[in-house]
Amino acid sequence: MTRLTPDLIEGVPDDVLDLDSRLMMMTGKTVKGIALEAAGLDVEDMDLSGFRVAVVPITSGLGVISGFSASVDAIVRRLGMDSHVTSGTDVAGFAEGVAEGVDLIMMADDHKFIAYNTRANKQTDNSFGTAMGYAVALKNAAGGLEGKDVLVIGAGFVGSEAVRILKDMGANVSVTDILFEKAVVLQERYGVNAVEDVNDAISKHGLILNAAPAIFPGSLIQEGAIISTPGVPHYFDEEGRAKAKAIIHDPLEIGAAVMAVNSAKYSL
Ligand code: 2YC
Repeated sequence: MTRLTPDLIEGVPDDVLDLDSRLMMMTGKTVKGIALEAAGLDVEDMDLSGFRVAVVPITSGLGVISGFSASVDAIVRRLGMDSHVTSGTDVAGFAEGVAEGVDLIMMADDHKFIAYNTRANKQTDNSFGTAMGYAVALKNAAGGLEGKDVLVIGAGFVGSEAVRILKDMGANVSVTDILFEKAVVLQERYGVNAVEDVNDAISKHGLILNAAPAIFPGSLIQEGAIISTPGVPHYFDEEGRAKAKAIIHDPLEIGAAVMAVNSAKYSL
């Protein structure tokens, strides 16, 4: 799992409309709209102000990421939920949230980022949130995926979930990974198409979900391609940006919003 850095997320808390306006242009939906669809809630909007959320900073492993808790808190507030960062960290922070009687507790260590629903005793993690959110964004940007060829780059936590989700959406999924055998595992599990030559695959697909820390040259990108790309680090050269019809990316928002809404759904 790629660890975020403070510079990658520094703009998240203050981003009032930029991401939503970009997403609206590319997908016709805001972050919240994508999160509602990703959580399987067939509504245009929903009042989530009844949900109280505690975001708990976690100091284990490589420690807290400056701005991470504040960013998650801001993202959840933009969904309309009543969120705050606990004053305590780790167990103390978790205990604070429980004592306050919050509905959701959100926290991340170096291995997992979860939204825990205290009412339903259920959780949603960031791998699902990111995979589902970026698949829904791609589907909206592409006007549906039924029967369409989609390439997933990366067979890690997010890429594997994305393969399953895109297959369920009716797409003809191809998957590639720098470790080809990881793509073969998904081919066998989900009946998708493992491809070894990533450059060839990119040049042959107009719909791509890039779930890898992969940076690829614009020369490979099809004119009019739609690229849904949660992968970090994120970079597309001038040619890639000119040729693609849409490049959907954010460092944290869509994944965190989907996991919060999907977890909240358990106690709707
Ligand atoms: O500040 C904190 O509480 C840290 N313990 C947070 C560590 C998050 C590590 N994970 C990541 O940087 C990214 C997240 C977007 C989820 C997956 N990888």
